[in-house]
Amino acid sequence: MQRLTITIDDDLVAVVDAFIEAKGYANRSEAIRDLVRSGLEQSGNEVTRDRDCIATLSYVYDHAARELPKRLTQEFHDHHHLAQATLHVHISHDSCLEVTVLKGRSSEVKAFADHVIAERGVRHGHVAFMPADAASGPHGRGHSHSDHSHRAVKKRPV
Ligand code: NI
Repeated sequence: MQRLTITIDDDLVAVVDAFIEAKGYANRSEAIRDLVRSGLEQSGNEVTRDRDCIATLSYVYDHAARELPKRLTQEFHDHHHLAQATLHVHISHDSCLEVTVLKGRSSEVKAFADHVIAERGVRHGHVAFMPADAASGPHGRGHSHSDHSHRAVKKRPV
């Protein structure tokens, strides 16, 4: 652990303190560490080394847009080694929301996510990265369920 001295203008400090209050952080250091981690993850680790990661890619698109659903399907098949699973939600008459879990080298995941987000007709595209080591440790591969349960998906009343 290293101690850093940084200078932040008053307005930003006020915003950070409001964030700390709202989230219930014990101190500024813990909050700022989380904000830095989150900023690095959101940037797709561009400034850090290329490494294994897991990311969620979410976006909205118009399913009636000409050729778009077909093009997206083709792109996901072309990158089937990255795309692990996709959730599709029909959010309105015309719009679909998709959330895909991507897994692979961060450079590849980022390039693919950027490509999908840039597709004409794709709106509100967003990719959130987490380092692959988020999947190891106490809750890692082959973890036991004896000490916790995974959140159950609530069934919608019929
Ligand atoms: Ni749909």
